[in-house]
Amino acid sequence: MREALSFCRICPGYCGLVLTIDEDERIVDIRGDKAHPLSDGFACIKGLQSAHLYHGPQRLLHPLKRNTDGGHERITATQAIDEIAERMRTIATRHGLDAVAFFKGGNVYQNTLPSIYQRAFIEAFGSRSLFTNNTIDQSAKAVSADRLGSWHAGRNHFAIADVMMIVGGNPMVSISMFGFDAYNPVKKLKAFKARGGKLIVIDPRRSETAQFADIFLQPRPGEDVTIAAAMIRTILENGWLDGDFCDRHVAPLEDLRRAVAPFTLEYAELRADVPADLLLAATKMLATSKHGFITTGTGPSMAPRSNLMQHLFDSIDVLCGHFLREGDRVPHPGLMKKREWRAQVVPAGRCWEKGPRSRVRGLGLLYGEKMTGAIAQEITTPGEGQVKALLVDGGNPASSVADQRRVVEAFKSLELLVTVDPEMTETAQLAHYILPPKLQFEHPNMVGLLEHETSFHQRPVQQFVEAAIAPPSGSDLVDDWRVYYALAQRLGLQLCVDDVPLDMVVAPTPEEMFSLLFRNGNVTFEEIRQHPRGKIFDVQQTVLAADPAEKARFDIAPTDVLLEIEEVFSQGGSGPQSNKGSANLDLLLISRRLREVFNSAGRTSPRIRGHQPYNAAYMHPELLARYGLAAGDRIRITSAHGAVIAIAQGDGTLRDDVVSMAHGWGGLPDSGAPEENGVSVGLLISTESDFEVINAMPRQSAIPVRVEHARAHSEN
Ligand SMILES: Nc1nc2c(c(=O)[nH]1)N[C@H]1C(S)=C(S)[C@@H](COP(=O)(O)OP(=O)(O)OC[C@H]3O[C@@H](n4cnc5c(=O)[nH]c(N)nc54)[C@H](O)[C@@H]3O)O[C@H]1N2
Ligand SMILES: Nc1nc2c(c(=O)[nH]1)N[C@H]1C(S)=C(S)[C@@H](COP(=O)(O)OP(=O)(O)OC[C@H]3O[C@@H](n4cnc5c(=O)[nH]c(N)nc54)[C@H](O)[C@@H]3O)O[C@H]1N2
Ligand code: SF4
Ligand SMILES: [Mo]
Repeated sequence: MREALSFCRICPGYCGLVLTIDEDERIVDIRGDKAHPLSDGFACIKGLQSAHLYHGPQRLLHPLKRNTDGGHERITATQAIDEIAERMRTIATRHGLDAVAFFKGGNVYQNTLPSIYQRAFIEAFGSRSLFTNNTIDQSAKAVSADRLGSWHAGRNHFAIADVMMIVGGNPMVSISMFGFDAYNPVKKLKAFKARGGKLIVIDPRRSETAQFADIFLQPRPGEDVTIAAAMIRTILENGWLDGDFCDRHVAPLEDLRRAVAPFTLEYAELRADVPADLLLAATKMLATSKHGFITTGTGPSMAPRSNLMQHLFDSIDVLCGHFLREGDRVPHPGLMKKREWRAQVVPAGRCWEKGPRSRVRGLGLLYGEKMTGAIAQEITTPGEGQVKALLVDGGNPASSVADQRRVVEAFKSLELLVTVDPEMTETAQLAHYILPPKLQFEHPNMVGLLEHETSFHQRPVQQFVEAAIAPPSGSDLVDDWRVYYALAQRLGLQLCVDDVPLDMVVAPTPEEMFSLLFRNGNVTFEEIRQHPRGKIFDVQQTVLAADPAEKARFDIAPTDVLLEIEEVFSQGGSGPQSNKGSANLDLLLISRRLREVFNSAGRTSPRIRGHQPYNAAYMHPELLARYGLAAGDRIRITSAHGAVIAIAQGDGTLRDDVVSMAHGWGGLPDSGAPEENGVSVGLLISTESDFEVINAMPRQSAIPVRVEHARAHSEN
């Protein structure tokens, strides 16, 4: 038996762990590392129960290739890479480079090297078809940043905040919230409250996070635009804005003032079902704070009008000047790259209007990415750029992308589908090739390379760990980064990282790659390496004065935003119908996360399943009673797009007009009972009739549905 230090990379919590490993290189115990300076012992069930991912029977230990009768057979990694490269070459020659597409899933962010190599490969290969989970997540943030503009030095953040407003996020469970600290979040939130910090939460569910709230608003889902507009109106009316900041950095406010004029607190009360006096109190608390800020989560980012929602909440931060100012300390100056932070606006660029346009709805690129919400259409719509090959890494789009039937049909029509995944996921079942990778404890790694505002930490932290265990003996696994390197070798491509051409004969070791990445940074890789438990590095940087030549202002009221605010009001109504598809869809299905699994990952562990056997349809007990339902009953959930059979479960923290369900379950369509497989929420969501215009974001929350009892044996 031996012990090894590592850290968990399932989510951005990066909890320090101590692994106990037996003589056969099997993990027999995992515990939180109490001596870890950042997570100090905290770890959740996903990390503590992750030994199963390594040693469970579900783990794929050899690459697989689909045969003619639809089954999969074992091949070697070398042969798989040879064949994939050849097929990519043929498809690109026949249909153009954009016909070869890439999907970067959530797992890649926590695994630093594959994202570096994937980017280098796509650049060298020359395809413009990169899809990521971002455009089915919170890409409203990217749209807002490039339509409103952003602040070069970044927003206020948790470490300095006196007031924090969380809109539709639950960091106590998700551990992932921009502006909040992902290391040991419960302890962090308690410390925040102990030092007098005030928390406002807006969520249709009294979530684990909302239980800490000083002011909790529990609105009708999908009405965040109404709430934000009413808050803006209230701030302007009461003069709670930062006048100096607005004079200097914000375009004229008159159009915005006019647009939000109809959104009185009383109107918001009626429409969003939040008490006017509470909304007023929340607005005052936030707007009159010293260092307040707003952070939005996935809930409102998935509900309809998510781009407008983000624009308006960001606008509140703008009006109140919730940004770091000249002389303020930069929380996470970045260790990998040296750069400056200035007290100035980064002007809106509207990147989606400038680059190439897709033949699918004229969609542009969002910071270089194509829209995952339209990936099925990008595969099935003939013409320039039609996707024929897809290489998926660390994602499970056949489960995670809305409109699952359409996505699955589209994937079946691909000439080449490859996935790098340790398990036989929904996507893997459809794939021509499956390349199982070494898992996190089996390779050296660092904390995700996001820094500064996009980081989930407000301090310059970094940790490097060696591989803690060897891969299973007899396995033929790939290093996920090496997939791109090996493909590049076969295709004769020169990969470059940070403008440095890589040796294409002998691959750099991970350590050499990290040295390269940090070569111009605030610390070197060698320094990081000296602290096996990770370290908060002493890198001090303050925000500099604005560049005198930079005159940009926040574009707070662009025409498309103004028109949409008008549309929201006129479409309006004042009751629940404003958000509904039709009168008989009288409930709203909302998104959520489950503590025990990470999206679709973790479902295959028997221990996890003991805690979370399937993704239940949570409803308030009174709502269950009104429908004559009991916990455990099978229910039929019908939306304008589809229907599923799910299992009802009581949850008193919910409003009594919603159904709350997590995604990532249910297998492929029509593949089993909800008690065994859970349910795919994506079957209820259209990607053709209800989506955001700029980023094709489907309506993944606040989905109008009807619920009925389903007799256990008559329906399946
Ligand atoms: N345990 C666990 N952790 C995870 C994940 C996981 O699956 N499991 N997934 C990871 C991923 S990919 C992400 S992106 C992050 C997401 O992290 P979060 O954004 O914190 O995700 P959730 O915990 O689902 O919180 C979303 C909240 O929004 C609320 N909500 C739903 N609809 C609406 C609405 O219309 N308006 C408002 N105001 N609220 C609404 C829900 O009730 C829920 O409480 O979590 C990450 N961490
Ligand atoms: N209806 C609805 N749909 C949603 C959401 C919602 O709330 N509601 N949430 C959306 C959000 S926020 C997101 S981020 C997406 C998630 O979308 P995806 O990123 O497509 O889905 P995941 O289930 O996170 O896929 C992660 C995959 O990585 C694999 N994996 C685990 N370890 C490794 C490894 O070391 N290497 C590699 N290569 N793979 C590994 C896992 O087995 C799993 O298959 O789903 C979105 N879809
Ligand atoms: S999944 Fe759990 S153990 Fe792993 S990093 Fe996140 S919070 Fe920590
Ligand atoms: Mo996500």
